[in-house]
Amino acid sequence: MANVLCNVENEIATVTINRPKAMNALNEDVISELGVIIDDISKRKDVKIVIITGAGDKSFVAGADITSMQMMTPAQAKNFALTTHKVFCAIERMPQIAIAAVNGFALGGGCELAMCCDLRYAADSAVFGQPEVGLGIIPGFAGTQRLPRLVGKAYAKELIFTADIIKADEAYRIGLVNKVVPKDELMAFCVKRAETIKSKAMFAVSIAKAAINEGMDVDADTSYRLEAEKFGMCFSSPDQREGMTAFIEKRKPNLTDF
Ligand code: CO8
Repeated sequence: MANVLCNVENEIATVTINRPKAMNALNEDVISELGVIIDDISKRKDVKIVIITGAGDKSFVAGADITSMQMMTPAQAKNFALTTHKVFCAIERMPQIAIAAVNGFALGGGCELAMCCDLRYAADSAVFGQPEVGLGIIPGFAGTQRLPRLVGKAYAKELIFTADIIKADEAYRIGLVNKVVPKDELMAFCVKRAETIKSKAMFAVSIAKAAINEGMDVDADTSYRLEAEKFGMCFSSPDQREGMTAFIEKRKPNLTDF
């Protein structure tokens, strides 16, 4: 695939949005290729972590492609948004853990792509923003929904209403990113985090991801029931027996299940 690259090594898939001349802007081809890649990865047992990043050294993703949106009709714009929602939801819901390695501009659809990942690590040169209202539109790849869930309504409204572009340290301060690291250390840091996660029981990590995501969108009582159900599911995994037996036998667990 030309617009999105995928490289799997040591159970970690690195997915690179690859339109550096257009700052990795997302057009329909990129979204379609990304959808195919995520669909494939989500069925693979040999991939435990997915790191999403942008090609080149300036941009993660500078938004949806403005040139291709310029003449869209309302119906076409809605369709583009719906198609992209499907792909971003697939990232959010896949059993693997998704890490956004934000290596530069994360604007509009780029910030929205980072937000559908489970974890966001940013280069110190990265910037974030939802500049859509300056273009006469609103965030349409679920930014109006995921941003307030991540940083709270007040910061989300301020960012969206003003179209302010914020630096990585401010994104960290408001909880939009998990950590900021020097730019040339970003990928190594993401791989290190990936190694830590995949050394755990991935069946449990994956169930924890689903519990957090699904529980955030229902009432409290339903979320507690949902957790109990998923907690019970862990006891169907060999890793639960092995993890607990290893603790009791004072040895390292041999965790394999996914
Ligand atoms: N779309 C299309 N092309 C882009 C985009 C973009 N989002 N961003 C950059 N490019 C292109 C530029 O046009 C330029 O192309 P060319 O070389 O052919 O002139 C090339 O990338 C390099 O860009 P610049 O020369 O501008 O590079 P700078 O380093 O000077 O600036 C910036 C980089 C700051 C990233 C600047 O390019 C910029 O402001 N880009 C637009 C950022 C933006 O507004 N993003 C939000 C887009 S809207 C959106 O994401 C909505 C999501 C929801 C959609 C809902 C579906 C309908």
